[in-house]
Amino acid sequence: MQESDTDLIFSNKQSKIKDFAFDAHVVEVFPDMISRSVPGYNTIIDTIGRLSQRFVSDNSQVYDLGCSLGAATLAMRKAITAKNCKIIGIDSSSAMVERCKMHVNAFRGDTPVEIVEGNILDIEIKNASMVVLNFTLQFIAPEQRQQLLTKVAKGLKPGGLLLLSEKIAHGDQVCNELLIDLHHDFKRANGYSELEIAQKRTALENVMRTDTLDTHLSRLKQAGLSHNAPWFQCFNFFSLIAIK
Ligand code: GEK
Repeated sequence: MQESDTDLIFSNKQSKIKDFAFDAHVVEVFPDMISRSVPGYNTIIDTIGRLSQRFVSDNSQVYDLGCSLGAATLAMRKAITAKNCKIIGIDSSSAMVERCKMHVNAFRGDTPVEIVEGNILDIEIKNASMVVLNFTLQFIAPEQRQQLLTKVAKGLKPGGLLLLSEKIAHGDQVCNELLIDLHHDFKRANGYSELEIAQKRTALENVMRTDTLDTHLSRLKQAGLSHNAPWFQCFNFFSLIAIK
């Protein structure tokens, strides 16, 4: 990997730490940042591909909400065998969307892909056989999360799948602290310094608010997605499937 692709964003001491933003600097290093920070990220992306092969049906739409650089979109486009489908990737960061379009265009695929700059709270979801929220819901204001999940559930076809991945808070304080510590060990093992870990934590404090697994499960139930199960967890990161 070239030096310029490596996430060094929090490597120097910053006198005032600004809130984390998905800007051009983050876009430059995003693949390195997410794979060194999120345990199981590559496993989750591979599984999203595999699930799309099972769940995406003919004549339907697939949504990648908060698509960043399109990792999930590309995994799905590679795996989908259904006919006459379309993948719609949405992200609110213009820097992400610009780079995502380049990534998507660099690969060939049978399923058409549209990458849109927009707020996932404002877009319409319809005729969906699969919706992906891979580490995006945590950046939505907590009071708007239910409304978004209810919209997703309404837009899913019967038998359609929501894949939801999130960083979680554990309700038990002792276990919560241990899981956070284990995650920080994972980051240390991937070359992040104490300073980088501490500064990133501060930068995320106001923009990424985590829920407990129970809160996620009760939101899904309220949205009408009662067939749900966590399929992956590593430390305080999990991914779950919900079927309409
Ligand atoms: C992946 N899913 O690689 N509307 C649209 N996009 C948003 C909004 C919003 N309201 N809020 C945040 N985002 C990706 C990884 S990253 C997770 C998702 C992370 C976007 C934001 O711009 C960013 O690109 C993404 O959600 C979250 O599978 O970096 O931890």
